[in-house]
Amino acid sequence: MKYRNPVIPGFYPDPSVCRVGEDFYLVNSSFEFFPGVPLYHSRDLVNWRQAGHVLTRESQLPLAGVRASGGIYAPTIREHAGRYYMITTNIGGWHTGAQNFIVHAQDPLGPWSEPVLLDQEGIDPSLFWDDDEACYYVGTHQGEKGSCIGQFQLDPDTGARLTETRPIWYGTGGKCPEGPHMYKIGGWYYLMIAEGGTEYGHMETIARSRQLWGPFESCPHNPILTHRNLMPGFDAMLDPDYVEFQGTGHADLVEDSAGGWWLVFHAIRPTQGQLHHIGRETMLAPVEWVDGWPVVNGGQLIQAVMEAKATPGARLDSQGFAAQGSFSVEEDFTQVQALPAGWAHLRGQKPGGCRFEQGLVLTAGEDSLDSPLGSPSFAGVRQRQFLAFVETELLPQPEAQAGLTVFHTHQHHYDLTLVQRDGQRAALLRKRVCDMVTESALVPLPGEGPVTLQIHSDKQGYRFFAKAQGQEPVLVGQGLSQLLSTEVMAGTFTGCFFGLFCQGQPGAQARFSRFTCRYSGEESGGPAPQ
Ligand code: 6LW
Repeated sequence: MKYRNPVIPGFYPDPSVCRVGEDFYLVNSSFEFFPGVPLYHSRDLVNWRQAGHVLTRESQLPLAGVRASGGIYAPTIREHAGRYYMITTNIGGWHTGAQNFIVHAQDPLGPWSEPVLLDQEGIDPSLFWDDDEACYYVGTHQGEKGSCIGQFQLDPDTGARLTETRPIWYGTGGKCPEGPHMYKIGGWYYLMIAEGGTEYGHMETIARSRQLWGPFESCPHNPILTHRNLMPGFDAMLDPDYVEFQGTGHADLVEDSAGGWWLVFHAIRPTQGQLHHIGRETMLAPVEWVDGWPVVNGGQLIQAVMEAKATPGARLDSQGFAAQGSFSVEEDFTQVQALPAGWAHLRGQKPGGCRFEQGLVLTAGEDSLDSPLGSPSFAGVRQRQFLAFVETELLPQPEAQAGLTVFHTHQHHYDLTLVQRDGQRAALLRKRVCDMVTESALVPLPGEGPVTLQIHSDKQGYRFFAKAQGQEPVLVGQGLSQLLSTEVMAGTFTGCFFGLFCQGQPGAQARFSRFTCRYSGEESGGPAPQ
């Protein structure tokens, strides 16, 4: 089977996966965005569809006051004895440093329980059940010799701690040993972790022991996955051996129903040198076991087109490519009463901030897209690919400043905004990068009817167009993608969104009738049925 990486493109980092029968469920980190923890479903590991979110209520996911790239860190999903468990950390959400918690459900599509809070510091928690049904927590920990992976036994339904936390592995010497998962395979306990930091030195390493508490013996060919020695910054035009992925790591292992093994992990696609702006994306690679150790993709680098033994559910075309769904979005807001899976708000929505009434009605509140800890009136989808065409149609009230944004953080966003100046309606592009703000010239938009706004994007950047009814689109301005990159912001864990927003005078409204986001280069040309 051939398939394309990333299997879930855009800001979908820290993947964790479990299989129950023929169904795979995968979760990702979501940070300051609400709802939290996107939940994906697949029957073949390559064709993924977002089924919803795990954390859908404020009681599960308090995000008020959470800074950008705080909130929900790396989750783990597991099934045990017919019950699904998702364990994760909310950084800052309970105004404690980092709160680890578990939610559980009989059906992964929900509803999920209220959070069961744990008294354990650290991030990247994972759960493991031993053969005797005892359940263990592994996560990052501070041991006597520094950062390590710690483990304790707990009751996953009540959160009760049953043992002290003990360090079990310090890793191979890379910084930030994190993202651990424990597995029991062929009589061995395997502890797989990420090291090197989530940036360009990222890697995945593994160790094994005959005993749950160790001592753990490091795999002789660690790291089992890394692109840390690749030279970023050259592209396919210049370098025939170009590999577009960097920062590979933070992995989870899963076995398909035919006994094939797979690794899900994340990677980034830098566009210019060491700059990436659409986040860490979910990837897939085949795994073989050699002498009791996993070998990822035959020890080769991870490519955009992969070749592996087909998963049981995969449907192949005549060239051997597995069907993979399109991530394009086409919404007619006049026909729905709620935002479909895939849409997100910033730290939730103020009551009435986002409702449906002959379209999506966004109401301005006190917060704007510039508010560092705010919940502006905002709804967006993650940017999945570089080549995109985005379009919306809206009718704002005169007191509103509403439009279409490319949003990464409150300090990094480009906003195509409809404004009223001297009684005239006009569009302008407002760009915020760190503490610099620029505004384009006003483009007048005659008439009173709805306005169409567009973004055309490629690797290098975004061009913004506005169009009054019956007119041709007019270029309002443009912005470089590199200034919206994670690295320009001195590190985020998130990626760019295409979003709708309404700010200005509190109470002012804008009605959006539709939203389109089409990606070129998606070979399958439409959602692949599962
Ligand atoms: C996550 C850590 C990491 O908790 O980045 O890449 C952190 N790995 O494991 C935030 O996603």
